[in-house]
Amino acid sequence: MLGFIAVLLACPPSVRAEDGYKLWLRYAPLAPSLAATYRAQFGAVEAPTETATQRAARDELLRGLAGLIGESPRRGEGAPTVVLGTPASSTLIAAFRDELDALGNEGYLLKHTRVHGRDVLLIAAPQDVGVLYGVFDLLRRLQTGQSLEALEVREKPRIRLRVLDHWDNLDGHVERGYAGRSLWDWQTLPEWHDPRYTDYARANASLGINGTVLNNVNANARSLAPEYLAKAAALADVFRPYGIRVYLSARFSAPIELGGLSTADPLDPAVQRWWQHKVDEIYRFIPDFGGFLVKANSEGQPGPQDYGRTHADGANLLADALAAHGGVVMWRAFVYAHDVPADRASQAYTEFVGLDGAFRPNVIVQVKNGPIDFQPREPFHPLFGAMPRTPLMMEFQITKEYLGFATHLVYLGTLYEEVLQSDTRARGAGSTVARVVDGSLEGHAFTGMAGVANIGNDRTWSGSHFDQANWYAFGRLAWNPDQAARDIAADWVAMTFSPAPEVVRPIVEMMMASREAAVNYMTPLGLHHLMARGHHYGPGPWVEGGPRADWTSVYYHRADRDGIGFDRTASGSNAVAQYAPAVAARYADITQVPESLLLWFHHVPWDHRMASGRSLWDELVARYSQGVQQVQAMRATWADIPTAAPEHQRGRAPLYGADPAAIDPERHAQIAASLQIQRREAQWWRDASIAYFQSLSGRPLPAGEPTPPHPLAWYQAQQFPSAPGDGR
Ligand code: BDP
Repeated sequence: MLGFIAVLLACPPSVRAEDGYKLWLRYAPLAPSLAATYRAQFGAVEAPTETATQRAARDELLRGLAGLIGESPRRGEGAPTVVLGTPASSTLIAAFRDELDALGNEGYLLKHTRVHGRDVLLIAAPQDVGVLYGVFDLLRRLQTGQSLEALEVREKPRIRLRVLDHWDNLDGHVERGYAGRSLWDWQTLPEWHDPRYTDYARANASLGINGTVLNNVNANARSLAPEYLAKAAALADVFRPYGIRVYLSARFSAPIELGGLSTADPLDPAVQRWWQHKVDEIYRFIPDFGGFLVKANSEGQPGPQDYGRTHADGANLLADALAAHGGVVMWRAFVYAHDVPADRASQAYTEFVGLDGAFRPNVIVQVKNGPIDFQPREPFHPLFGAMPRTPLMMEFQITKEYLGFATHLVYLGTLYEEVLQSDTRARGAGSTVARVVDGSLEGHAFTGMAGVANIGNDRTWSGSHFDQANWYAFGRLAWNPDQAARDIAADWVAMTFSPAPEVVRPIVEMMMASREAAVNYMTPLGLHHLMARGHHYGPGPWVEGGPRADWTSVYYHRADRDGIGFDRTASGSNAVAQYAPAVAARYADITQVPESLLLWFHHVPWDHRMASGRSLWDELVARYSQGVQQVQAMRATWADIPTAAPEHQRGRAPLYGADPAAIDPERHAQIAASLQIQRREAQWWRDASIAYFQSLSGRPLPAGEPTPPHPLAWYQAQQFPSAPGDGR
């Protein structure tokens, strides 16, 4: 005990205050009693250091142990030896080869056992990268205060491609980014390897994320030019030891823009040759290049349909060029065309469903979680379950384009979970989206999950402390899509703030309720796409006109004197028919559809009776107010979380770990300020939305509901030309 305290006091004062940079890998000192328990369980560390991955694994373990439990002088006395390695690197581990074989290329085994009379703690895997993942898993157990007694853990990822999509432009602007500028400093690459690239890789590896698409889906062809390939190769070199492959978004018209061809027609032999040469060149720069992500024929991007070809023709063109190198194509199904009059929610399905089975084996179709566009709530995308012969990967948005940007505390774990656990009924009950995405429903081995990154060069990485949780939750669910959002949140809080139950419990409750709060104050009861035009900052339910109807709010809510909502049943667009019959029947029936999706599928009179007994109008107003109250409750919860005394009051470096129930004042204050912003903006959303919808419904506010403080015209006049993250 004394030794432990001495170690703590000897720690050099931290050069920086807690600013969130360390993410969930803070490795802050654990409470003394817990640290003492763990110290008795860690003896000497035996680890190979031949490869960069092996060194990364060993270094991470030592760094984690030093931070969490301190450099114990007792280490090695009677405690189990920690043995890291693969059958190739360790004869001791080679004896476990049979057990390891079942774990695939990325799995690992953690096991406390006896070998030849020695007490050992194994971090073993078929490949080096599995050992690294195993180290992170073990450290997570320490960070969250779990028992290591009788430890025996076998893990392997359920999904093959676990990828972050960066919507980063070459000029450093991040489309829909709220965390500063791009992390990639193209100007100083390839020579300068910012240490931050390594920390990015560590954070991803700690979750099992194994791929990164460096550039925006609205791609610039120049990303494929040799000078940028050299820069991407430098990043790939940094990421490789952490099991992360680099991918690039490919602009379909690159043969014209870079190659000087007159066409990008996928069936033109010159175009095919151009792509083959380009791909061969990429592999000379990046021998383990992952492949391409493509947005084609959507929102003005070029694509195969420009030449009368199909999405399959386009995807297969690139797939053929990549196949010999082992590369893949992630072809996006986020496709809709302005000249198609059909309900936008139905267009991707219509476009793709007939192409089922027409794609090469190294193509995976990347489908957004819902049929419109990353809204606070959408039903699951009808393509999940509708293309049994085609691998489909999930695309979630981690950056909160439609959820209040980085300042709103909205934990997306619950959104992801809701989608993944939705039952497509494609093969009867239990055909969850998770089972489509992990390939088990249709027997696909090629599987994937992508998250549109919320990462930039802000010190917090994600633009706010709580947005780190969304990166974290995405990564954990990409590893295992059936994990519970609540458990993931609990791990994140323990690792990011403190494992003390008095900290974990209230913060997890707050996170779990936070997404529903945002749905309530923005788009309750199945409403969607009501954000301001273009930048999507703040309410804009009145948005109409402009270049295309399906970029307006009125297109989606269809409110008038009589009612509100988009009729997607047979009497309307009939988009509901794209779901399996059991799902379609439920959604199409106004008495069965969940109220959370009511106005997504139905146009409903204002005096429709809701489950609460209220009229729809009264319920809508109540939901808006409830959202504001929920944010107010979050503020109260946060205010009750104790903070540690600031550094200057103690006259020495803060030892937050010594007082595990307290949060450092730096992050506490910043989060309190974010919640204040969120409270103000939730109120704005409520007031503006109610003012607008009341102008249509003509109904009085229910008793006790305050009148919006400004007339509708005031809300409509607000302009935010400098809102961050716009698309361009
Ligand atoms: C929309 C974004 C836009 C993206 C598009 C996409 O507003 O910036 O380019 O999604 O996913 O939600 O392609």
